[in-house]
Amino acid sequence: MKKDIILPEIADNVVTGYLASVLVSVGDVIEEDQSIIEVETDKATTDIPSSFGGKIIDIKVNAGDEIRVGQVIMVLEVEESEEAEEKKSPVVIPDLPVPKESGIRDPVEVAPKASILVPASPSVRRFARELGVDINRVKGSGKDGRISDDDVKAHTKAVIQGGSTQSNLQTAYAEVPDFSQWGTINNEPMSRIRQITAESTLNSWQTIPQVVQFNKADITELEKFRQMSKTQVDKVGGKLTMTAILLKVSALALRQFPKFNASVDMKNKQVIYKDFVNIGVAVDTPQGLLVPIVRDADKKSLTELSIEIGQLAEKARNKKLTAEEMHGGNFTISNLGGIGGTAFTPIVYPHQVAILGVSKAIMEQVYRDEKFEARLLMPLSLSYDHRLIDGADGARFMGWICKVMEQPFSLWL
Ligand code: CAO
Repeated sequence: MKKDIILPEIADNVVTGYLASVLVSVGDVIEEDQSIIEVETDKATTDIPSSFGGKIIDIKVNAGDEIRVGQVIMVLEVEESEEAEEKKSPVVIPDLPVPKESGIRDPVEVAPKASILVPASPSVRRFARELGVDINRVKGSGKDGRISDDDVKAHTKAVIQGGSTQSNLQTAYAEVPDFSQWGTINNEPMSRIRQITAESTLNSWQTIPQVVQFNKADITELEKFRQMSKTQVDKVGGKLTMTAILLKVSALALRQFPKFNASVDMKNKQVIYKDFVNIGVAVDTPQGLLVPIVRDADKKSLTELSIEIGQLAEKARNKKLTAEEMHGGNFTISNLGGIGGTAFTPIVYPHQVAILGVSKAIMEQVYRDEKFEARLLMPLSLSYDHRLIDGADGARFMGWICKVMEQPFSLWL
């Protein structure tokens, strides 16, 4: 059966937006919540998820169009089971007033308002998910308890407040001075990505007691191996970089040290161990920091990982990542080595317990076998959550990683 996807509420009091890009094509089979278009408003850029799954049979909008809340943007062929599922969990329809213009349908006419789900638009739900906030716990301040981005932020603030000192909070959300008294200023709203990064790093900084362990891995032999094997990986469309190698080594380390692959659940006083190894890779993009997730990294070969990271980084830079591709990481790698710097202290992501920071490898004098030798050393910094991981665990984990980097052929064993 055919079903229309209408543009849901984008943000509070925003009725129109500019269609930045269409993320899917006719013929694609998409899942519920998969991002389908990216919309820019004067407030932010955000991608819009589909409210149900199915096969796309028509796309009614083009990049560059001005589009309106309630407008039909795509038509999907939906299977019977999808419809049944939808009846069980009706889509929450925004209640913004929609001007009655040609081609635009009032969404309330499309489906009845849900009574069992908390009232929030898909973009607000996504925002909450990205911050790791359970939307069911957020108190909506809108009509009929409707939840907005600001409600999610207020909830996040309150959660942070519970676990931090009042002075921290006052500093984080304090009024800023009027800088125009000292010169010309230009106020720009934060992009969606900036807001998420700001809230999530603040959340992490105030709730996770972090320790950083530093090491230097001797990658002299590993770099020879990389140079030798590069062409082989190039031939199948990948790029054998240090990030791919670090991903492989970290995935093996997470299997060896399951605590680093776990999450802390303070509410229920438990540690959640995971039997899957999903690793986020920080990617620097013109829009800001994005962290796509490589799933089941422990089960993939170095070549497969080289191809996948290249593809994910490319998608990140071209704003093509789906929400799905950015969720569910257990551990993160942040490699600034291609850019520079001698060391840095990365921040652990919420719901993870460790992140590996990588700086630029350089030649250094090392005393070995009773003489100084020039060796290639890669600075590593492991930030970890001391609630779960003790200093000795951190030192062992890093020691293991460095040993494998120093003896690359042990990867085969
Ligand atoms: N030391 C020395 N050389 C390194 C290195 C390191 N730590 N890391 C990468 N290099 C090398 C690569 O091997 C590659 O060398 P060749 O051209 O000889 O093959 C070169 O530097 C360029 O690498 P790259 O950047 O193209 O690829 P990459 O896999 O190393 O990195 C990615 C990919 C996505 C991690 C990177 O592009 C990126 O975005 N880094 C920034 C991450 C970031 O912003 N972190 C901060 C997050 S917290 O604020």
